[in-house]
Amino acid sequence: MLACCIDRNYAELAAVMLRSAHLNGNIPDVEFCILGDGLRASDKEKIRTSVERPITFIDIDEAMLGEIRYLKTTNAWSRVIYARLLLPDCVGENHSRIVYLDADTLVVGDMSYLFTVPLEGNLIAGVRARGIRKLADMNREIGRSDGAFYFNSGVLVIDAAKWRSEKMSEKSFELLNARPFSFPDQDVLNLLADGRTLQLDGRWNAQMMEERADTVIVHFTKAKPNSEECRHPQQSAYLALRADTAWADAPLRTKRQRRWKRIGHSIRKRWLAIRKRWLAIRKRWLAV
Ligand SMILES: [Mn+2]
Repeated sequence: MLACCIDRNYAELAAVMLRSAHLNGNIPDVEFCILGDGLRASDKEKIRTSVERPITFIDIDEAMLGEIRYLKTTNAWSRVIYARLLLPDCVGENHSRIVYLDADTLVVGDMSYLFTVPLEGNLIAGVRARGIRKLADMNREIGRSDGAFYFNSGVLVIDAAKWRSEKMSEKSFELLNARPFSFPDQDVLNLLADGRTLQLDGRWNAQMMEERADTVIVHFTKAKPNSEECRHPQQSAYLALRADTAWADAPLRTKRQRRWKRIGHSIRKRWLAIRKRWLAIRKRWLAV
């Protein structure tokens, strides 16, 4: 199964990403799945007609929300980043392997290897993270040795059967509730899969504008390809694919929209804090 996890804000990126996997990925028999947070019927319909392939939609329900509602978010990271931790539990027992892709990735070549590569007893396969921060620092922050393999969480091959049997979702939320993390979902995945991660070549997750001839999956880790600020050489490939989707005529997102999103996020965050406090007070009351 190929899966991603999105809210409404990422519907366009997910539609184009899945379309790229459908057209370029050479995976005709793979089931496509979207774990959605608050998607409307109209969003799903738009995505379906854009990808031109059947898609299994799973809605995040109240029980799942309970796990993620109060976890740390930023204007760039909504709570849906945590949904990937729930994926193996939601897709059903018959799915033993999940290839997870961030919505901000683009498949430009044959990705069938990810569905057959032997995991050799590992929990996860992933690609080394590339970013502004040094990996040694990121490792140290989560209590690991400097040289430990730290992977990016945007492209993952997950042994879903193992994940379920070892109750990894529960363990990840225990960790998330116990202490703050800089890169929450990614730090926790790296901790849980410590010493049990298969390292994939960089071409499976080309981050930070990295240009290589053999790239199979591009990851827009900086500005998103549907924004005016994007300077990625593969933005044109994204827009070419988008031209045959329901978002063909959508204007590129502007800096100003991003500012409004930031303001919206801080208001929502404050509201959630109030709600959380109120629920705690009420609980105490009812206990008296
Ligand atoms: Mn990403």
